[in-house]
Amino acid sequence: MNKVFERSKGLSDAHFTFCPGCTHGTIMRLIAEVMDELQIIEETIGVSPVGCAGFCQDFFTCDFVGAAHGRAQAVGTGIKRSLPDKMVFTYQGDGDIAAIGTQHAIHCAARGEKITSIMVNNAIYGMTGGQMAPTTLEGMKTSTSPFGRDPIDVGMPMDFPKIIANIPGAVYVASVSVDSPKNINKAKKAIKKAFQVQQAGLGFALVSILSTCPTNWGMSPIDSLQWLRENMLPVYELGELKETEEVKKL
Ligand SMILES: Cc1ncc(C[n+]2csc(CCOP(=O)(O)OP(=O)(O)O)c2C)c(N)n1
Ligand code: SF4
Repeated sequence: MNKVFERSKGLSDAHFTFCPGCTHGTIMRLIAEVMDELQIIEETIGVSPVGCAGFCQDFFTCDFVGAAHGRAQAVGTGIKRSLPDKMVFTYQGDGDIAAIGTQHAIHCAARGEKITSIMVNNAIYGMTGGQMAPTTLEGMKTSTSPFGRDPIDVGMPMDFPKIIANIPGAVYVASVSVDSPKNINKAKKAIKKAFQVQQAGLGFALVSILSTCPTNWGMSPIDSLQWLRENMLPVYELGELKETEEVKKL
């Protein structure tokens, strides 16, 4: 019998500890497969954040450094500048990169740091009990917005990849989702390109990925995927939001 699927060499033997239906695991598998396909596992250093996303350091076979909440890109900058031959990526939740880490994200892009950042947008602070994040949708109920996010009080949801796409040092910015097999394939292509941008030394690359948090959304895994499709896709435009001419040639 032909083997059509196997565990990526980029993943360790540890079992995912995420809640059932959480798509953090899907995204980590894609990154592991990309590292394997590009044959860069040995030369890659990941930077982990705080939050459920921070568990990533247990699941990959590449090296990892842990950063304080929101500081992954500052740590990634230091590693890449001192070890320019290494591949460096950050794996961050939306709370990490687009709330407490906003200044690092913006200045990392502005400086055109030659690292790759993966943003996992589940529209909520996952680990700490489902508080409202900058990415929380209008009207969405969270533990700190029990009547739904009110834009008059706290503003509209922040489409972070679009902000980063406007910064000259960012050469590749993609917004993808992992709610369906088709979108998972597109997400993998974007992650691969973001790593290839770094291999070619072209500048900063960001892939934002729409993800589920069934536990804090209070839904079953299946309903969470449907909720993402119906509510997040209309707000967060998918696609390659920015690709410079040099990136297009890759
Ligand atoms: C300086 C600091 N402030 C706050 C916290 C508490 N904290 C831990 S995880 C987290 C939210 C993480 O949310 P997100 O980045 O969206 O990741 P997710 O858990 O959804 O993967 C917060 C606020 C912390 N650990 N350190
Ligand atoms: S709390 Fe949410 S983000 Fe964290 S593991 Fe569970 S489902 Fe995933």
